[in-house]
Amino acid sequence: KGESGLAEVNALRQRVGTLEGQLQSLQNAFSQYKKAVLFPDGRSVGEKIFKTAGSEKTFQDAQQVCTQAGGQLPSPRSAAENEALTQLATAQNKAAFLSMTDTRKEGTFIYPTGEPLVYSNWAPQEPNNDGGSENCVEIFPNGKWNDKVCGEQRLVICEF
Ligand code: 289
Ligand code: CA
Repeated sequence: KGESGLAEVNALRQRVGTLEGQLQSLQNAFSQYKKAVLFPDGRSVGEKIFKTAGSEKTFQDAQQVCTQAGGQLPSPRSAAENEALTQLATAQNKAAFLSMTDTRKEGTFIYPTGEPLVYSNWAPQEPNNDGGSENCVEIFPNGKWNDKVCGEQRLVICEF
């Protein structure tokens, strides 16, 4: 039992060593892929990734583009996430649509899940429902938010 036990321990040590090497290779490759994928139009923040294709679309079409890609429109839930989106909008010098709407109840913006906002960054005097029909939200290159007509075309940024 003693000697065969030692042989098993050594075999396991070797397997762990091999697995550690493989894990290190995967981590190195993943770190390289992240840099390549995020350059120049993506940002990683916490566990989220935001990426823009640079195109401008209506809210409905933008929603479809993001869903088709396996993502969704951006729901910034913190200043850090809003800053990541701000960087992308600034780089394109375009305002972008966010995911939230107040179509169900005027003045109450919700995420696509139905949850009310946990973070906001409205520009002064916003949201004002200008003209009585602003149910979508745009984020300006300065990071501030404005409620806006959903049929306008805005930069598409998706959240993954
Ligand atoms: O159509 C009105 C919008 O273009 C925006 O006009 C002004 O900037 C403000 O009244 C905004 O709130 C409004 O969304
Ligand atoms: Ca407005």
